[in-house]
Amino acid sequence: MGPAKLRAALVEQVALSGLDACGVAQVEALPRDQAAFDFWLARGYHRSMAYMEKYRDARADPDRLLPGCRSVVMVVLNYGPGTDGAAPQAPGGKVARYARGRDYHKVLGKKLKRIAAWLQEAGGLPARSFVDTGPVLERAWAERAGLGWIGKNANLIRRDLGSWFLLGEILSVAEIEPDPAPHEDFCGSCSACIADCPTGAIVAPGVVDSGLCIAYWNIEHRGSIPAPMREAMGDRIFGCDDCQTVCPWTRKFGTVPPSDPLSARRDLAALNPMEILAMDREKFLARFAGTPVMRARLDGMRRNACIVLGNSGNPEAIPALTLACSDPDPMIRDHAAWALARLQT
Ligand code: B12
Repeated sequence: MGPAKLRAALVEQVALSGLDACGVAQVEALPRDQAAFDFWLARGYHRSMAYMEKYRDARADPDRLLPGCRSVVMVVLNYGPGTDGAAPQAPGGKVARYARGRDYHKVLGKKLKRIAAWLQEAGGLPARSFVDTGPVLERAWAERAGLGWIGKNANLIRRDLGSWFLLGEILSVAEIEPDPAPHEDFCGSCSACIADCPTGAIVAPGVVDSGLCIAYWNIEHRGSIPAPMREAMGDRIFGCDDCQTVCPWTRKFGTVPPSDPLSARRDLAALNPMEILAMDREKFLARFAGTPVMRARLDGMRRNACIVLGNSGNPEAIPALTLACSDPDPMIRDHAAWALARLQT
């Protein structure tokens, strides 16, 4: 199959899989993005995410992941709120929107594996898929593939979906007709995300210092959370969506229902922090197995629950926090004591 035919057939496969969009980038050097990535690492903006230091040259050079790679197929999985977007948020610990459904690594990973197998067959050349965890600069490749632009909040933004979508990719040795040019930037003079980030984490347009980003602390970080971040976390128990919810594109267009059942499970929008604090491993697995919340682990979620309770102003949390002050885990004891002190002053 020639590059144009392969592209047409691929677009069809992607649509059949319930994915929302796809674009193709021809493999080429990405000097702006490689430099941005090196700068980000050099400044230590990855904080304790040591895995970001691995395979640093591969992120903008897919040939290191798939020798002979000629095409990067980027796909979009919408997790927009659909029709329940206007529903008021139940009180409790707020969960980032992407994490309220089934784990996208699994949902998207499965679809991409299937499409990659099809592509390998149709193109007669090797193909390999990744979602999130591969050493691939996903936003940079997606912008190059015409799927949207990297906004000032560093997220890839689309004019039809805002930024409520996830990315995944297939690397292919086959030549697939690419999208003609990187997507144009439509942030214009707006910098609402920079101004409204509660912790000033967007230190320059498109540049996030993870050490100031709530999503880093309450998802990725293992161990104690610094006191100023605890206060700033407010009621966010997992992740943070503030830089997306203030974006005019996301506000306006982020209500398109997803094509996929990823968002079918909606019971994770708000979690009861007292219930989380009281959880053991068995209850944690029963509630969160197969969801992105697993990433924070049980101890991380119990730590986050203490913080949310400390910020809640709710005196009903005092008995649970008092009990947690004698928890076997010193990290939980420390966060519970902080929360108690905050509630009692
Ligand atoms: C590490 C990581 C994080 C870290 C660090 C975030 C960061 N901005 O780097 C933490 C834990 C904080 C995080 C948080 C979130 N993440 Co995250 N994360 C990643 C991961 C694994 C790597 C990102 C990375 O390489 N960072 C290094 C920096 C240098 O790269 P970058 O952020 O892509 O930045 C590019 C541009 O900003 C550009 N750039 C840099 N400087 C400049 C300057 C100018 C002027 C311009 C134009 C461009 C530019 O160059 C960079 C390289 O291309 C990717 C998956 C992947 N493999 O790419 C997911 C990913 C970026 N995350 C994702 C999501 C959903 C989130 C959250 C929204 C989750 C949440 N709600 O809590 C937040 C959003 C925070 C934010 N505003 O970035 C999605 C984003 C989807 C989208 N539409 O963009 C991704 C792509 C995962 C996926 N497979 O879908 N994340």
